[in-house]
Amino acid sequence: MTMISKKMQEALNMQVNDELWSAYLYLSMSMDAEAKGLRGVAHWMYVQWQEELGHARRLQCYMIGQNARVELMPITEVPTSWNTPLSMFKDSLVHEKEITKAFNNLTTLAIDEGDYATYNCLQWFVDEQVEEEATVRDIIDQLDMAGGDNLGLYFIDHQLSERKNPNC
Ligand code: OFO
Repeated sequence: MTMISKKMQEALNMQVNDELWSAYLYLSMSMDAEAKGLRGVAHWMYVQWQEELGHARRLQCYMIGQNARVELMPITEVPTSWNTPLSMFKDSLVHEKEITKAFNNLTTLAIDEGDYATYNCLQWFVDEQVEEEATVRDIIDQLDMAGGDNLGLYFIDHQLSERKNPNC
């Protein structure tokens, strides 16, 4: 028997699937950047793909630990092309804000249900969202500053190529 409510189980399960969708979105961004010769952007997005898989895994592990059932659902299609790196990162910020909202809603549910174990698990994600939004916002600011300048873009791309991969 699961230690969390059915409602919470369903909500967390939805979030697992949303994290997998996030992963797929970033992988698509990485592939598009590769196709356009933006190796640094492609690398950054590839690392983000792995981070998102890690988020999905973290939630799965929590659910399994609570004896809750994880059910994988179909991953719907993602966009495949962006006009500029700026539009790509702007889309990323819009998406991350949606994810932040989702974690806030999950946290509200945990509080309403007096489910403090899930509440504690969710706090890691709430903090992570603050960091993710701030990082993407910084990159958007830099790209904005560079405007259409190719040299500026070259430097930003190089900088993004230095993002550390947490898994290797
Ligand atoms: Fe991008 O933080 Fe998970 O979805």
